[in-house]
Amino acid sequence: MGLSTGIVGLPNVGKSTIFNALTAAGALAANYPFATIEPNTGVVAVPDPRLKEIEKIIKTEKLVPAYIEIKDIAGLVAGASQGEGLGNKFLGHIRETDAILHVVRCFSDGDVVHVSGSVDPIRDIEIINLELALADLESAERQLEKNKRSAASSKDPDAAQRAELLAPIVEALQAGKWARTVMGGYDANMLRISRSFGLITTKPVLYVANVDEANPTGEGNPYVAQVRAHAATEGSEMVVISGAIEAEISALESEEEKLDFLSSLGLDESGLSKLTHAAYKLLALQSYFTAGPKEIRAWMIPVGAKAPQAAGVIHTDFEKGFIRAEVYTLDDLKTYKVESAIRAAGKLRSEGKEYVVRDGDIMHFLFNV
Ligand SMILES: Nc1nc2c(ncn2[C@@H]2O[C@H](COP(=O)(O)OP(=O)(O)OP(=O)(O)O)[C@@H](O)[C@H]2O)c(=O)[nH]1
Ligand SMILES: [Mg+2]
Repeated sequence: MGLSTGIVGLPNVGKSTIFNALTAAGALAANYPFATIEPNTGVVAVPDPRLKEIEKIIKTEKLVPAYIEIKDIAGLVAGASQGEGLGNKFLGHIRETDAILHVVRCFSDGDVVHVSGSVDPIRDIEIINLELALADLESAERQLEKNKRSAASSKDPDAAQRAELLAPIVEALQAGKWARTVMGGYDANMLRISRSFGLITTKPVLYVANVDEANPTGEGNPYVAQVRAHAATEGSEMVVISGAIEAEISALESEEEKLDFLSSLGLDESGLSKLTHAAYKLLALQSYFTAGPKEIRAWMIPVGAKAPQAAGVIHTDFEKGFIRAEVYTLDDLKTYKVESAIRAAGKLRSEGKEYVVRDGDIMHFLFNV
């Protein structure tokens, strides 16, 4: 399972600066609104120190981390859904993503123009969230009418169910609220259908507070406190990042230099690490590992996934032909050093179809095709 995310926010809040720093993908960053006119897609590795720990014991050719895709689009402005600015054109690029990264300006650099003339994160968040709701409204209304018609003419039970799920969504969007606000008690099937409508406001949100490089932890920054409180009321996640600092970090060569630089600023984690961890939390994800002489690899799966579903992330045949999984933990590996010793000690577990995979499991799958 790949995870894809799309960045939204007002123009000039630092979306491309953060995107560039995170992906080193070379998107254009410049101090004028609408610097980004083409969507840029980058892929970032999910930092996971456990890969290196496994490699210390199991010799391998390469380490393969889990990945998250990030799309950077042009800034949205008030009235975007009515055609103001450029951002609305690019919303199509984020309709298929799993989560929204909403970059909010919490830095006060007077040299960088703010489209509304002042720093005010809650006003900014409300502008963007309303524009996204309005952008979804037209599509949701159209889909509701279409599904109502097919439900009436063909007695199609799927169309009837879709219409039933779309009606409260349309109502929420008409009131300027996110589709997600009516999806609270939904079961997995209702969520799957609601998310298939291609609406942005059904997606979970991770707010990225872009703060002054002078105070990169954001502690005591009132704007950060405002964003945090707002995220909490929505059940959204938030991270504090300084775009300017991330840009400096991404220019450093060695891992050691990066860590030294971070700790000199009182930070214990890079922006990338913070962001990927928050995305995992937001979407209830975890990683398991496969480890052998060719590669040691992290695989992203939902929390609660059973062994066959975890195997299916590697290849659908692994899921279809799943027989059983051999499972051990990183602690077992550290204690016994080699798999044969883990097996001899009875710690290499044989698990079947109902096994619920745990974060950090090291797994081999047995299957037939
Ligand atoms: N001081 C300071 N400036 C920043 C920071 N992040 C971004 N900037 C500056 O803000 C300006 C706009 O940054 P961009 O990353 O291009 O903004 P954007 O959100 O992608 O803007 P659009 O693509 O036009 O919507 C640039 O001059 C950046 O250098 C930061 O953390 N601190
Ligand atoms: Mg940009």
